[in-house]
Amino acid sequence: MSAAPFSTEVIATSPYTDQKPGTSGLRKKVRVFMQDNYTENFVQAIFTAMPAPGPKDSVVVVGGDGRYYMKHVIQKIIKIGLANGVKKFIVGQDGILSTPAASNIIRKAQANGGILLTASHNPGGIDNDFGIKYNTSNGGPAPESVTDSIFEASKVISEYKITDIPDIDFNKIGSVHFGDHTIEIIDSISDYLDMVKEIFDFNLIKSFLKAHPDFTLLFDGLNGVTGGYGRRIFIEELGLPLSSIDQCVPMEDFGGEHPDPNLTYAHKLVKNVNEKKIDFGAASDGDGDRNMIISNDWFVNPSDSVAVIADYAKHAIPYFKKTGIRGLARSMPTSASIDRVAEYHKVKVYEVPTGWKFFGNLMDAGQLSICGEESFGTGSDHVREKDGLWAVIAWLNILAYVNSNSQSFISIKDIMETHYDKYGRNFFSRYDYEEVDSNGANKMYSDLKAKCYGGLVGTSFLNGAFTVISAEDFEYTDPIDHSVSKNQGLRIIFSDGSRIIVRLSGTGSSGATVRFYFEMFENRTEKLMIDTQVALKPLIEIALEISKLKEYTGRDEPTVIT
Ligand code: VG1
Ligand code: CO
Repeated sequence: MSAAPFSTEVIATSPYTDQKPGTSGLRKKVRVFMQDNYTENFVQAIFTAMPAPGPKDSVVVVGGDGRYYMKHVIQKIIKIGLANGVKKFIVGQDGILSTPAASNIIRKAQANGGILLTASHNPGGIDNDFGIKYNTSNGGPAPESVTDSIFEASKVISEYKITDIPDIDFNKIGSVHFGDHTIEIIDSISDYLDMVKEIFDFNLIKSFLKAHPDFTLLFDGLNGVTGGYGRRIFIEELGLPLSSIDQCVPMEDFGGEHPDPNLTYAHKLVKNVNEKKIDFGAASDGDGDRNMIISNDWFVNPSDSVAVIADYAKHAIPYFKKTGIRGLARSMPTSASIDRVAEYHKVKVYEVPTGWKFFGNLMDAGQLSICGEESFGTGSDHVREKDGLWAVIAWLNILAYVNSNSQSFISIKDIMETHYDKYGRNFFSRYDYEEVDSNGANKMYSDLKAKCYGGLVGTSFLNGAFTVISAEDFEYTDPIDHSVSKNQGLRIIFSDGSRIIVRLSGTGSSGATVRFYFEMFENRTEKLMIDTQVALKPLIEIALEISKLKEYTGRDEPTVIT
């Protein structure tokens, strides 16, 4: 073996000041990443800050959602990584790995970490977004301690190391060797497929499909990374007709759309489901970690979705039949729907800040099985990321389970109705105000925060119908490592348990995004199936009044309502 398989150059650089990772990695416009050494600096900062024992002799998984600029960045990561001592890179074919698939591979290969190239549901293309996220050896997004070190390293960087190897051909499955360093190109899908087949009852789903030949399913990949995965699962594995998948060819610009599974951006799916009277409609986002479940007569709110999955899991889903439910969790703004399920099943429920990284420690400690976020994120301890297709198959598995003992067809809406009858309903809605002027948004937030601490508690609204019992900026102490995360969103709670939450997004790439979350509990039978916006109207009015959103931002209407 030759002593020097490649030569390493040290390149002088100077720091950028804005490389602070947000809720989920560093997300910026592609053109920001294209600046001189911008990407190189951040990648070097990741290797510099990589938790002990550091990059030397490490195994690192690399892949992304297929967006514009991804392949170029993967070449750089490999060249810089090898120069920093990485022993082996595991890369998805064509650079493709969905976020949950990458998490699975990191765990399975016992890698030291992974670098995920995605800006998730943000649009792609040269004028849109790119993102780089570091995941640790448990397969989950790096905790704040690590992202803080990456940011610190980026602020003082003066040089980076890079090798002179030629570009790697990611198209060919197999291994490329440089001395005792290896680049392994793997099938992007097969490990993930094996995993979901272990978790779910595919036989039950297949018999359900056979018994209900009129049942229609439509999975929309939104031109994102799950296209290939969706095809393998729904068409090749479950034998559904080709008409059951749409927009399942990954595109660098997601067809010019937001690859975001909600009622606004997944408009094509919504239209198809309504027009074709589809029983089960589903979509996932650009990087495959989000999901939406709808039918021609119902939209499953993500906060309810995780509650339903948690309720059925240990009866319907083989994985949880084995492991049981160790605990449940939700992010703070997510509705307390899952809390009621936890109470019923006598398991603990945790409330963590927004962002999947906060679930990881609880899962690693064996205290958490199923969790979710209101932002279309649902998942479990099978990996350390939220998992869009997992949630879709979970619903299909539950549908197959409830129908296995039933004469008449039980639909998604029927499942929800039964759930509300049993547990009551936590009405929930989120209003997003995107690309708002940052100064106005920050001022609105800080003034509302001052109000929260300055006498809002005890104030009544709408003739005494709502009285504030607590108002604070959410702070979280991790039960496992006791790290404290402050400033996680303003949470205003009323005497009837209703909540208003206000946050500024940590994933946007231009201006500010203001998020308002509304929640109200209802258990009167005649009110259970009313329209969400009607149910929440009083709370929405109160929120707009106390925040003075319009005065500060000029915004009247949200850009997206969930
Ligand atoms: C948003 C969601 C949050 C989610 C995050 C990453 O963050 O609110 O729940 O974990 O996106 O999801 P923010 O800070 O913009 O509210 V993904 O699919 O973009 O990785
Ligand atoms: Co995503």
